[in-house]
Amino acid sequence: MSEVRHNWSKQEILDIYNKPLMDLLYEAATIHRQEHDPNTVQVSTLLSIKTGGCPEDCGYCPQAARYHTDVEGNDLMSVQQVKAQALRAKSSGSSRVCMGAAWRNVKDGPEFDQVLEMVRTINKLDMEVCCTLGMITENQAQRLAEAGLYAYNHNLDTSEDYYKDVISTRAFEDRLDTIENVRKTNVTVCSGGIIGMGEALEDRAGMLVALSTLSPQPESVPINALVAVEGTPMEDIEPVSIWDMVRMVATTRIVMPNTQVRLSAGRTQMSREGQAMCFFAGANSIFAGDKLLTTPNPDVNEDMEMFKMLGLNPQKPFTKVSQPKTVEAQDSEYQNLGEKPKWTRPGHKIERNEAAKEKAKLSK
Ligand code: SAM
Ligand code: DTB
Ligand code: SF4
Repeated sequence: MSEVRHNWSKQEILDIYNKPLMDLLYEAATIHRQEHDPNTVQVSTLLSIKTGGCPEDCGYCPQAARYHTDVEGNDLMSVQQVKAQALRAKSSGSSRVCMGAAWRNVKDGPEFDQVLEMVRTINKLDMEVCCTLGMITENQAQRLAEAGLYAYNHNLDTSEDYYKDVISTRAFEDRLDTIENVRKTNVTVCSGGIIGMGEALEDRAGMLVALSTLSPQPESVPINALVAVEGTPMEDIEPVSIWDMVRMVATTRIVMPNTQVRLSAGRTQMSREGQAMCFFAGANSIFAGDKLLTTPNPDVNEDMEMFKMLGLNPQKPFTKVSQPKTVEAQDSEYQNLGEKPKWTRPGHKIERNEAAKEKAKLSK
């Protein structure tokens, strides 16, 4: 068993990240083999249950209402629509469904009740259910847990330092508070970030310090490469190199040995050889299906061909943590508290985000 350390320093992580590549790959692959089956990769499907029109100003995100992108907004999907999509995902080999909503935070009310029903429905299909709905309170996390939620995704996205250059409408601390609220329940934590947003290597290391020093460490850490979308403040950023992706995956694997490391957004830019290196370095999950939330992703048949070529098998559901029980709405122990939590609004100005907002106004 590899030792799980919660006291990684930024310098130690940087030293790992910057090792000669062969040493880094060997070390990461060795740890990966001790803790996981190296030929098994989890296949998850993303479902954007509520798209676009988000009030936040995340500089990378095509769903922020203030930027002018081609994303078509959609109201919350129905439970039946979600069930049909989940069944389709299951039949194409997915063991997990991750439902994303372009919300700043969850509000108690009929829409949240509908999401709870979606969670119950997918858990009853014997698939792992994950949600990413923005900030949540402890009571909301408990209600999701009771419905049968397996994981809650809430990314730190980058280091605390660089966060202020990416988002102005909430603080890094708010992200940690939501993760803490999820931790008070039996729901597993999924939290990672994005590389290729113009951050320094110190920021990548800083993000891994923040994640690895959580106790327990997140069960799942998605590593996304920025998908630069036209209209967002980050539209002109060049794609991150595959070497950076491999180094980031390997370093994540070394500092969080038991975690499921997800090779997330940005795979359309990566060759099969590049992705194979990421799997060797410790990535053991992908998002499948031709769309992420709003941006393109490789076709599922191509991914299955790649799995065949590499001798990889899709992971069965509930191999890491057992299936949660679903409590029906009428038997719930928790009430709708009608909470209106006060989350931070730091409100500082980010030049790049302001410029994209102005450009969007002019093009209307
Ligand atoms: N609104 C919720 C929130 O922000 O937590 C949930 C949905 S949000 C789209 C989920 C995650 O997707 C973000 O935290 C970010 O890491 C990732 N993401 C969004 N846009 C991206 C992009 N253009 N490239 C890479 N990752 C992106
Ligand atoms: C995560 O870290 N990446 C996924 C999932 N968690 C929700 C989302 C990627 C979104 C990429 C941009 C888009 O398609 O809108
Ligand atoms: Fe909204 Fe989430 Fe996109 Fe930020 S990342 S703009 S919170 S949907």
